[in-house]
Amino acid sequence: MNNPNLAIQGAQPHFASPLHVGRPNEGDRKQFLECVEGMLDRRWYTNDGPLVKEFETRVQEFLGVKHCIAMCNATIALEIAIRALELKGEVIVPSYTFIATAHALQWQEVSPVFADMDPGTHNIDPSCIERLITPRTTGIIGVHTWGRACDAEAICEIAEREGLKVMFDAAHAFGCSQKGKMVGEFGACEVFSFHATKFINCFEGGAVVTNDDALAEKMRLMRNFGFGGCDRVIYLGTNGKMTEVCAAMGLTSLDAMDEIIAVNRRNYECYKKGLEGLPGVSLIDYDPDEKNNYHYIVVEVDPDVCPLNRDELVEVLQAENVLARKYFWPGCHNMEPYRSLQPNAHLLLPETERTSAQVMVLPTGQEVSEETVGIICHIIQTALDDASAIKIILQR
Ligand code: T4K
Repeated sequence: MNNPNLAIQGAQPHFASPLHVGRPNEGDRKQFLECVEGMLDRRWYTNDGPLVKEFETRVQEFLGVKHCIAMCNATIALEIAIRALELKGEVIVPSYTFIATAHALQWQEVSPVFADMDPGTHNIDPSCIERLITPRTTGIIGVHTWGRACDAEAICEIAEREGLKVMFDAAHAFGCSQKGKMVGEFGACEVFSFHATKFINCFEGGAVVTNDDALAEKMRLMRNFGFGGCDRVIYLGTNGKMTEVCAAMGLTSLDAMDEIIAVNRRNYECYKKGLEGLPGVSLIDYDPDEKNNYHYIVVEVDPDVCPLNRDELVEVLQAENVLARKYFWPGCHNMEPYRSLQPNAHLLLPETERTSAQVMVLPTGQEVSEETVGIICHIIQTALDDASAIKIILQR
């Protein structure tokens, strides 16, 4: 081949080192290290330390909620919230989510019942929920995928009518709003993730927020083995505590929030411009009238229109060291143990099956410059222009 343009055709990759999706953002490193110095001086490293308390207060104030219970990660936070709400039997969740949403239920022997997604929003389709309700159903967990809030109003209405409890997995949605209301205020409680790859980053971390005093009290006990005072265990609990060093990172991250949003938004606009007009390639929208963290660059590749399908484009990008991801393919229902436990679940999940095969997530965040976004868009454009030759290479 003469003068190959792309690595998949034998050219040098456009990027010498890997560009990850989920590269952590960093706040002021000096401020973080000072915070850690203070922690070391105090010799108070975990168990409801001053930095965790400050982090919780900052989250409460920012969201306008009564309680924030910081935890070691969002998966444990989900498990604790599920247990505190006494969800049992079956709980309806979207299949199109990170596996932790489903596992947090199954881990406690509650069966996740998978609802289909709305392809327009990538969130649970409320019209699919009702037909999944059985006498064993006790609740619904909505997920605010990519930070775009799911239809909390419709979900809560169904739950009220059917006598079910509702909570939300808001792992992606810190700093986002719906109809002007901050995510964090919906349902009985909401769970955020502060994992290293998330918008607000505590290395590992999570939190449940709620306006319910009794629920908050219960979750605080559960987070710390059920201790109600020194040598006094008054409840069943686990170890869900956030450490001080994680809270220090979280505080630094909260301080850098506006800066991170600005970078994410700039990259989002840049991708939008760079991908505009490419056949069958569309970037998901963030509603400009809402608060958004613009943390995910999510692209749908329509195989009926685009000359390359999602999997082919991902291969092209990965050869260039752009490690695009296929989140959340193939849907929780196609992963174990659900695939074996519920082999017919796919019959009710046509949109999840279709859309999850079309989505790819591209790198963004502080480590990604406008120039880098331009090059990634150029790679995609070049691949589409040369699609027939690339298809032959990929079929070999
Ligand atoms: N609910 C939802 C809807 C979620 O999306 C998640 C987590 C949860 C609940 C549970 O939250 P946590 O219990 O984690 O708090 C990642 C994250 O591990 C996971 O937190 C996240 N969702 C999910 C969407 O993505 P992986 O397996 O793709 O992540 P990982 O660790 O391989 O990181 C992705 C890439 O990021 C790496 O290839 C490289 C880069 N990276 C990652 C880390 C950790 C770095 O450059 N530096 C790092 O320190 O799941």
